[in-house]
Amino acid sequence: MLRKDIFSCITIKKGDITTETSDAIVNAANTSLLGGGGVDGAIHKAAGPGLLEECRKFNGCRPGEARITAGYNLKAKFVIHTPGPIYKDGKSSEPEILRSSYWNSLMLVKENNLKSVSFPAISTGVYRYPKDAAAEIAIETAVSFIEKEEYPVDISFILFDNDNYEIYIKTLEDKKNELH
Ligand code: AR6
Repeated sequence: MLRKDIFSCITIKKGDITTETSDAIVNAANTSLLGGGGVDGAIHKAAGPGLLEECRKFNGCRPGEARITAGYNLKAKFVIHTPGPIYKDGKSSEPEILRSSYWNSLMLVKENNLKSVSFPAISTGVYRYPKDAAAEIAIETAVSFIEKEEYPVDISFILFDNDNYEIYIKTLEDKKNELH
C-alpha cells in the first residue's frame, strides 16, 4: 500500500537551530515578537537587525499564533515566529496553545510552499513547559499534519539540551510503534 506520508520525514537532531539550512526555522518567541533570551535571542543575533525591523510591523502576536519573516543573515530563507504558552498548571489551555504553535507554524510552511522546517522545543525553557509532555505534543502535531494536510515536508526537531534530545528520540520511537 502506498503510504500518504511517503514524501514526508521527521528528523531529530541535537544542535543549534541558528545554523540549520532548512527553508524555515521556527522561533520560540514572546508575544511582542521583538526578541528576548534563549533561542529567540540566538536567532535574532544570528539573523542581524533586519529581522527585528521586519518583526515590528506585526505589532505582536498572540500565544499559539505564528508569523513569517525573511531569514536575513541566517542560512534558512525564512523564520516563523510563534509564542508558545507560559506553563502554569497544565489546566490553563497550555496543551492547546502549544499544539496551535506547532500547527500554525506548519500551516505557514504549507502556505508558503516550503519544503523543510526546523523546530526548537517550544516553551520548554523560560516558559517551563514539562519536556515530556511538550515533546508528545510536538511529535503528535507533526504526525497529524503529515496525515491530514497531505503536504510533503521535511520536519526537523533541533534539540539544544541532552534531556530534550533523549525525550524526543523516545517519543518518536513510541509513536512509530503505535502507528505500526
Ligand atoms: N537552538 C535550539 N534550541 C535552543 C537554542 C538554540 N540555539 N537555544 C536554546 N534552545 P527558550 P521558551 C532551546 O527559553 O521556553 C525567550 O526569552 C532551550 O534549550 O528559548 O519558549 C523568548 O523571548 C529550550 O529547550 O523558549 C520568550 O520570552 C528551548 O530552546 C521566552 O524565552 C526553548 O527555550 C520563550 O520561552
